[in-house]
Amino acid sequence: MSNSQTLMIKIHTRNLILALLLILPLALSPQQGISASFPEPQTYTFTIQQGTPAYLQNFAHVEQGCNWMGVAGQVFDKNGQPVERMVVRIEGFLGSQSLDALGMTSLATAYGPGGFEIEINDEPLNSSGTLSIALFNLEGDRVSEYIPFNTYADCSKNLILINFQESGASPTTPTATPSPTGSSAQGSLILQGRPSAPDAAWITNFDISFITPGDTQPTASYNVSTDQFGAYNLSNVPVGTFNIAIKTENTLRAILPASSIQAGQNQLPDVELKSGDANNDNFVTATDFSLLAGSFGECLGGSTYNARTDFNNDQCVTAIDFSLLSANYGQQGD
Ligand SMILES: [Ca+2]
Ligand SMILES: [Ca+2]
Repeated sequence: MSNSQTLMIKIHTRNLILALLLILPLALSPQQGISASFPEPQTYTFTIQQGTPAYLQNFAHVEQGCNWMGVAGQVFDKNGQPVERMVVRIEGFLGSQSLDALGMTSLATAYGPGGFEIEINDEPLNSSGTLSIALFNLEGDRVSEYIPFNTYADCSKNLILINFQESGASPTTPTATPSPTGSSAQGSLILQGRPSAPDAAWITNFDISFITPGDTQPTASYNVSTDQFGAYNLSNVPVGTFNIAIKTENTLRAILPASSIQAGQNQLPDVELKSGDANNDNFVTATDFSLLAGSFGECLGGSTYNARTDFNNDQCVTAIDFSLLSANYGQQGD
């Protein structure tokens, strides 16, 4: 970063004109001033997704290696769909420098179809709650709180993954209900049709529920994201014995039966999720095939592109997705 500037505005965008329209009102106003010309929302409609911030090694700019530090992620609506054209703002201090930087969702698809990225420094630095992140819509209304986060002078933690989630539970995205147990659970998903990890195609939003055997309602549910290796990490998981149900919005559900969760860290077995459930009903049927057919040959941005039929998450609906669906055709999830 340039030392001569105290106000840093970095925009990573292919759509400079649109971003410039946004910079002016945002950059000219101090934090409290942004919404001064708009009614202050009583409640914010977006929050940070459970499981984030997650600290990863920069994988999107491999050539820059440790000469980079940035914040990236996606914004999901209440149905778990990525939301395009939202503005993400990071404000505060990194070391002695003030920082004010913007990003926009869907312009950094290395992190998924609703991806954003904001580079905040050219090397990893420690900071403790002096930077905050918030989400805005295109009208300039702030739709989340300013949420403080930490950064670390660690080359293996120079990518700070932060996802936003729209409030309001739906049947497919249970609200996280963690209890402060201090226990954690780690594991990896095996996702079909992906290239060798690490790759952004492994970054996938999924639901994971801890269900006490005999109960119908989960003790705890989370909607979280895997990293570029397909790995996930849950904090404050309940202690006990649970059937652990795992599902993405376009795979069949898999259950780890009678899994014992102890106090402290728990390593869960790898779970393979079978692709092809485009309508998220836990069956792979002709309905899923017709959804795929309606989107076939389309890529992200195409008028009929349907991310739920992009089973291998390469942002195009191709013969690979068809072969994944056909291999699991007729199957039901756990
Ligand atoms: Ca289905
Ligand atoms: Ca695909």
